[in-house]
Parts: sequence; structure tokens; C-alpha cells
Amino acid sequence: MPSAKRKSGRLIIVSNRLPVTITKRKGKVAIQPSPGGLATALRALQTEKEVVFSGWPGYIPESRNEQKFIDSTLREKHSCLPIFLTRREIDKYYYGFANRTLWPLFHYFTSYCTFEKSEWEAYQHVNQKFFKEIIQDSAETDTFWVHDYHLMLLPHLLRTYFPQTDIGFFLHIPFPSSEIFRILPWRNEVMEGVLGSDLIGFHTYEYARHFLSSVLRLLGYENEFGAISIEDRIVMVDNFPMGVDAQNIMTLLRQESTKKDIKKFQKAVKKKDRKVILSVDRLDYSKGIPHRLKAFESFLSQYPEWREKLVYIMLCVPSRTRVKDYAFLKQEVESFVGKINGRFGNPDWMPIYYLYRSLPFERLLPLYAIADIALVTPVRDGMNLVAKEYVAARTDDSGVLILSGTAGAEAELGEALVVNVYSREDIVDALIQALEMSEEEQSRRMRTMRQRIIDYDIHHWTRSFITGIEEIKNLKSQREHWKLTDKWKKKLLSAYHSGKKRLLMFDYDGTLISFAKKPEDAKPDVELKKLLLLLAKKRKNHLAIISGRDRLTMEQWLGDIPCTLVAEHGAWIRVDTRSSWKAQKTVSTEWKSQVMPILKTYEARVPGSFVEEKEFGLAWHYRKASPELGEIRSCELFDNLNEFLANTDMQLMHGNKVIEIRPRGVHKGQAAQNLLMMDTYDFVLALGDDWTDEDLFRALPEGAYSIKIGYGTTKARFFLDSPKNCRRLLHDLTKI
Ligand code: GDG
Repeated sequence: MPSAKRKSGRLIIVSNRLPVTITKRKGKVAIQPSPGGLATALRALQTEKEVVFSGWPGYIPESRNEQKFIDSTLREKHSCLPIFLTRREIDKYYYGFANRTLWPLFHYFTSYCTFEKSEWEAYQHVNQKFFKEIIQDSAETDTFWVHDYHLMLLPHLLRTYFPQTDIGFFLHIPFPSSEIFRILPWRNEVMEGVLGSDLIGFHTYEYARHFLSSVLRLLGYENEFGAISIEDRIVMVDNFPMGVDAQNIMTLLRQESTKKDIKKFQKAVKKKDRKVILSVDRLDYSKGIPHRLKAFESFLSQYPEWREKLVYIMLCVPSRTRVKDYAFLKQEVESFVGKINGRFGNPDWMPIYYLYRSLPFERLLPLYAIADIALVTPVRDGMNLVAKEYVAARTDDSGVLILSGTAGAEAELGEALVVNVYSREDIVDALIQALEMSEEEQSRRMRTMRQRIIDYDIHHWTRSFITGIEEIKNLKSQREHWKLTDKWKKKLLSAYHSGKKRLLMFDYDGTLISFAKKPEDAKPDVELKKLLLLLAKKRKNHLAIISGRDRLTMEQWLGDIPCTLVAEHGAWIRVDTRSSWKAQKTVSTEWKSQVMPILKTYEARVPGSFVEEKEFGLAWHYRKASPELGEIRSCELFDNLNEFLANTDMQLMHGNKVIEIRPRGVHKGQAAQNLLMMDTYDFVLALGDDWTDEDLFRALPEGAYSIKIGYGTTKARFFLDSPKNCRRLLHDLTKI
């Protein structure tokens, strides 16, 4: 494979298709860069970073020599790393899994979905192929930006090969509700594939929310304001609404050739002052074309006075013609257009100008310029750039945009006439409102939208996404800084080694042992008991296990270890095996009889949740409940109890999948202070995972080693990513 000029720290844009068009005429291959807002905006980033495109060139070479020629030309002259696909791969991966499974599923057309194992295998194979080809020509210092539903497995593949590299993924189509996504037999693989990224972008907040909800339900990963912690990585999910190249549109409109075309078109279709309605779509079932035609037919029959006073220009761009649903759609649309033209047309007037072809962008712009109304009514659309291009092209602020609420663009174009595409009446009403709208109103609506389109253009979009990746890169290096690296671990072990009196304070659940679905299942295993015993028996050590658990469980599970046990977050203490349990604070427990019924109601309302009664406290656990219901109800319960317990001596805590009520002033920090006063320690180590452990970290003297297991805001000095790594640290301590 000839090597593209390699510079470290490049931005590699990976998408199904390269932004080039390859044609062959009279035996000669010609390669042209494809125009288009996205490719231009990405190329514009060249000034800051070398940009390389990787993807299928859209052409199957006829010989090895031809492939070699295309390959080297693309590398040398177009900054492209081509991935050549065979006819079979294109059929099964592109037309198959991508366009007959993911596309309809993500657009809520479940009845159009096929779930063919061989197509899924081809999808995996092509994602692997992309991966293998890309790594041959890239380095860990490169940044990868993977695009769209064709390559959802690629981020994970890249992550396993380059653990430290920066990877972004952007989905151009909607991400459906988790109820729809879970239909996919290979949902977890697809999800894990995408989660290999550092930054995952969607057009709208809704799609991001749907994605986060699927991640939670299917894989159990929670998020904090869009940040998901997966082992020692952080994955950020956010929305980046894509824009259009508004400046370029305005420049093209000022060109003489465009002005000429506008005049020509006006003469041809606007004669007799006819109003022009325009739609521009790929011929795709997600674009709602039949719904729109039905509405247009109703409009013509309900408002005969408008006949001959308008024309509807309908540009349909051929798309995925080898998928059978698309071929049926073409037939359906064409017969409908014929029916409407036949029913309402006359030798002087055709209601619909139907164009089934692709036009160069410069020829499309005059259509935007002459259209009084743009009728953009997709059934479901990730964003819809046609709506934005129309607005950008209305340089005199005239014109009306009719837009369906199910297009992502609706989130930013609220001044449009927003319609429900399934309601014929809605579209008819919007058409009449648009036709009768005053110039002032048109301009008021259009001006606001146009300014937004200019401000948030395609360049703004590429830049925000790249900045998003940079921000995560900084976050990653900050995390590295706080991580208990080998260097810091060595320092800790050496301080432990030279310590003469050492206090070790360990939390139990989530620190020494991983969480289990049922609290009673998180028993200490043989290895853990052995490690704790070894540490407790060292003459210089004072080991304390400080937990929120009740004293009975602690006694049963850890009672034989010669260490201090602290139960119920510090309410009870057993100093050593010779002493008995002592309450740290005596408080009344009368409140329990009032709070218990409230907790029981929630136990009944949230399947899988349960109430735990402790001597001084009560806890409602929801780890086993449906994650979303659990979160909603827990917040509700927290609010209810907060009011109820105000002015009492009880304190309310929202811990890790638990709501707990305990006496005020009893917390792990208090317990730690009591322990610190028992002797003079020259080495102090505290381990914890939960926010209840933050009290413990806060109470530590300067120089103490405090480690949070897992990530999140903390007072601890260091992070360790999991109980598994915490266990490793205990092993190392026992070896000293
Ligand atoms: C996917 C998502 C999301 C149209 N006809 C011609 C032509 N076009 C250009 C338009 C526009 C683009 O194609 C169409 O973009 P859309 O956004 O409307 O739709 P999809 O193709 O389905 O795109 C969509 C998009 O990705 C971006 O993330 O918005 O939701 O489905 O730019 O101008 N261009 C030329 N000739 C034509 O005849 N040259």
C-alpha cells in the first residue's frame, strides 16, 4: 500500500463515502472533489490541522492497475485514504444492514426493517475492514472523527487498538427511543461500538437523551450531564445541530450566472404571478412525500380559487434505487403526481412540476430563490438541511417555510409554520396561511431564522465538535493527573513501609467489593477476607472498615477480623474483637414508624426496590428497579422526605441507588475523627467510592492518602477506576 504523507496529529474524517466523484469516460478515470457544505467545512479545518478523509470512493475499479492508480491519486492529490469495497460488501453492508436495518429502525419505520444475520456479519466485516486499512496509515496521535450509522462499530475497534487516541462520532440521523432501539438483535454490540468514542454527537437534545436512555437501560451506565464513566474512560454525549454554508449560499446568489438562472426560472414558472411552492428531497420514505402529495391534493380541492395561481415544484433526487422499498416509493409518488396533474391540470397549467434527478447545487439555488413557500414535511429527519438552505437563500427576508415537527431542524426553526405531517388538515391550513401571509409577517419570521442560520453555520458546527473533542482531551489529561499512577503508588507504598503507626480506613460496598443487585449478595469473598486479615494482623496497622451497613451484617461478614468495624455510617462502633458494639449517639427512633409507611409506598410503586431497616436508620434501595423509574421516584421521595424531616434530628441522604435516613451529625467524617484521636498515626490511608465517603475524605489530616474508587467530583487526592484495582492495591500493601 503506498503511504500517504504522514504527519502526526492529523484529523482523520471517516465516513462511508469519500467526498470525491469518480467517473470513467473512454477508458479514462477522472476524479473530482465533490462539492458540498460538509466537505468544504471540513477542508476548511486544514489551516489548523492536516485533514485526511477516509471512506469508500464510490467506485469499483475494473482492474488491479486501475485500483492502484485511484488509490495513489486519492492519497497524493486529494488527502484521501480510500477503502475499496466489493460489490457483495456494498450490497450486504450498505444496501443491507445500513439501509434496510439501521436506517428504517432509527427513523421509526420498524415494518421496513429486515434483521438478516448475513447482513449484520457483512456490516461487522466492513467496519473491521475500515479499521484494518485505517490503522495502517494512522497513529495514536491522530484524532478520528467517525460519521454516521454505517460505521457504528468503528470507534470501539479504534479504541482497542489506540487506547489513548481522541475519537469523535457523529450520527446524522435520529437516534430513536430506547423502546425502538431495543428491537435490534445486535443492539449491545452497536452501542458498545459507538461507546468507544470520547465524544458522541447528535443533531438534537432529544436524540442525545434517547441514546443516554438506551445506554442506561441496555448496558447500565449512568450519566452525569451527558458524561458517562466507563471504566477509566469518560464518554461525553452532546448535541451539535448541523448548519449549512450560509455565506457560500449568499455568495453564489450574487453571481451573475445565478441571477440569470433566477430570471429564467421566474419567466418559466412565475408567469401570471403564480406563487411557487418548492420541495427538495432524496426520494426516501422518511421524507413524507406521499403524505405531502395527499395534503396538496386536498388543498387544491378545498381551495379551487388557488388553482392556476400557484405551481408546486417537486425535486426528487434518486436514492438507494436498489432497495425495493425505494423502488415502490418511486412508483407510488409518480402515480400520485400523475393523478393530481390529471385531475386538476389543463393545457395552460400543471399543478406539479415533478423533477426526478439531481441538480448541481448552483442550479438548485435559483429554485430556493424563486420559491414563495418551501414545503419541508419529512415523517422523520435527523436534521434536514434543505429547510436551512432555503432560509439562508432568502436574502430579502421574504418567503415562508412550512416544516414538520419531526425534523431535527424544527428545534432551531420555531418561526416556521410547524405542521404534523400525519395531519392533512394541518398541512392544508399551513399552505393557506403561507399563501395569505403578509410581507411584514414573512419578513419578521424569516429574519430571525436567517440570522440564526448565519450564526450557527456549518463552520460553527465543525468547530464546536472539534472543540468538544479538545475539551475531553483536556479532561482526560486532568484525570491522568489525579489517577493513582505507578509513580504515586510507589510513593504510597514507600510511605506505608516507613510508617510506624498506620491507620487504614476502608469503605466496604463499591470499594472493597463490587455492587451486587441484592445487598445481601455482596458478601466478602475468601480472597478479600484473607487480605483484610493480613493487613489487620500487622502490628503497625490499625484497620477500620467504615460502612453504611447495619452492625449485624458487619459482625456476620467481618466480625472475625481483628479490626475496628463502624456500622450505619458511624452510628455504631466495635473497636476490636474484644470489645462490644457501642452506639456513638443516642437518638430516638420514634420517627421510624412515621417514615416507614412512606418508604413502603415507594417499595410498592417501584418494582425491584425494597426498604432496609437499620437500628438508627432506614434505607430505600432501588438498584434492582428499572433505572429510569428508579431515578424519577427517588427524586420524588427525596423531595417528600426533605419536607417531612425538616426541623427533626434526622438527616436525609441520596447515595448510590439508595435513599437513606439517619441521625444528624452521624457520618463517616465523625467516625474518622474519633479513630484519628485514638493514637498518633504517621500514615493514613482512606478508600471510598460514594459521596458518603466524602465526609471521610474531608476529615483527613494533611498528607493522608485518600483514594476515590471510580470517577466524579471528590475531595480525595487520587482516583482508582474499580474495586478490582483497589484489590490490587491491597495485595501490594500486604506484600510489604
Ligand atoms: C442526512 C439526514 C441530515 C438535494 N438535492 C440536491 C442536492 N441536495 C442537497 C441539499 C442538502 C442535502 O442534499 C440534503 O440534506 P438533508 O439534510 O435534507 O437530507 P439527507 O440527504 O437525508 O441527509 C438528514 C443530513 O444527513 C446531515 O446531517 O440533515 O436528516 O437524513 O444539502 O442541498 N444537492 C445537489 N443536487 C441536488 O439535486 N447538488
